[in-house]
Amino acid sequence: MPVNNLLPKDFTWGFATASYQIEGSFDKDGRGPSIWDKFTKTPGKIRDESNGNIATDSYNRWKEDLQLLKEYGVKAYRFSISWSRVIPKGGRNDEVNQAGIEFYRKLIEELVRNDIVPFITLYHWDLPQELQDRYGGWLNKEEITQDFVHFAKVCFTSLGDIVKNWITVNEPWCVTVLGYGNGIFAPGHISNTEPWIAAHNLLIAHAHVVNLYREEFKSSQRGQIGITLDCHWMIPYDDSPENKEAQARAIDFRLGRFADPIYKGYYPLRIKTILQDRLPDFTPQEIALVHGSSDFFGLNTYTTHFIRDGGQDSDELNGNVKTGHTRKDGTELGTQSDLPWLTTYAPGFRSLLNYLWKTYRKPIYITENGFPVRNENSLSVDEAIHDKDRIEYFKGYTNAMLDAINEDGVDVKGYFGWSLLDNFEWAEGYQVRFGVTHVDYKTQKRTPKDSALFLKNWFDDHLQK
Ligand code: PNW
Repeated sequence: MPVNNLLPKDFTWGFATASYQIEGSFDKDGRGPSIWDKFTKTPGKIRDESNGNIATDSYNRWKEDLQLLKEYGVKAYRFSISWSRVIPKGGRNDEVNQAGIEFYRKLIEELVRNDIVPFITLYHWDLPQELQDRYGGWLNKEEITQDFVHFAKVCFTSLGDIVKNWITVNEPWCVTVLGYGNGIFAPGHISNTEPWIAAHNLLIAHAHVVNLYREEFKSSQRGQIGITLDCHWMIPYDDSPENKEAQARAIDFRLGRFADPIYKGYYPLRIKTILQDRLPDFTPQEIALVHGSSDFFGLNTYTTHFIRDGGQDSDELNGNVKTGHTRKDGTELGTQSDLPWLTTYAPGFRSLLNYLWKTYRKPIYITENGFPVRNENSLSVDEAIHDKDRIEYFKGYTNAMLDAINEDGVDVKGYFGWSLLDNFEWAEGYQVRFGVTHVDYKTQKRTPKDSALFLKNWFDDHLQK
């Protein structure tokens, strides 16, 4: 195979998970409750009325999970730290729970011993409930900034000697729009002002954590730190000027409102124009800290949408657009997954990578990418593990990434499949499965799906030796 069909030697790959989705043991060894522990108790919020009390029991079965990672031949593993396991009440004056730190320390040491590089997310949505109760969580700029910085400092101090890759926050769009805008995620607020305040504060808190790392830890620990944003690729429904403008607006509302302040130093004009006074201003000191506050572009991406101008009655949270995956001529973009918003369209992935590279010029880590096979949850294990549609998805997306790197010159540094295991899929409960490993939730038995082997072989074939 010619070299230009390969990935650079230092390209990294693996699988991703998140604490609340896999750990379980919600009250073990001193863990405090998070906003997801509370939110899952609200009737009607979780499709099957389930929660993360047990999840995939990975707090107890982490050795078995690590064995899977080894079997799959990964170079890296991305997971998140449960804030309330480390600081049960969450705040800067609250007690630190050594048992929580030790859990992550053991896991990380074992990963490193096995040559698996840890990528750690500090905040994957499980805010300590106490901080939500005390001051409204992300709505209180001063408090959340100080508490998030303190939590990060505890993590850098106790784990930073063996962790070199940090992600501050996973998907601020989900945190703020789904959490504070339409109430689909914890803490379940519905508002047209709060999502913008929470997002603004989140950017500032993130920037202070990055600043702390750079000032106090980077020179000795020599790691990198950044943020993970999520975005679908978006295609205008047709060539009309209003739909082309709608596409640009939809990208700004999903991505630009986080990426532009971080990588360019200002909010997109389209956002300001629509929100006016509801969009908080940065002080000069704040924006100086936010601008440049990510060493890389962490990207979670799953799909592509067609975008149409939505008019007045559409959802302002997403920029007043209508989304879909059916072309004007009635044909479908790709294979439908188990979630309405997700269909296969690998060329869109390549376009998105090109767009990000051209717009922000930062090395990209794909921190999540994956596919829930339609109706997989109704299949037996023996059927579910032959996950043909997931393999097709991964085949298309990995090859699209390869073309973006080798033909278009996009700087992609790593790729993480979502997810190592079937797990608690937030508002969908356990009904939707994203894993490359099947989990039987009654017995906690793990069974590798064909897609795990597919990715192992694909990276074996495409990594320069
Ligand atoms: C991401 N959307 O969430 C999260 O980072 C994961 O924890 C999650 O399991 C995974 O993707 C699959 O859903 C998203 O509505 C949730 O567009 C919703 C959306 C996108 C990403």
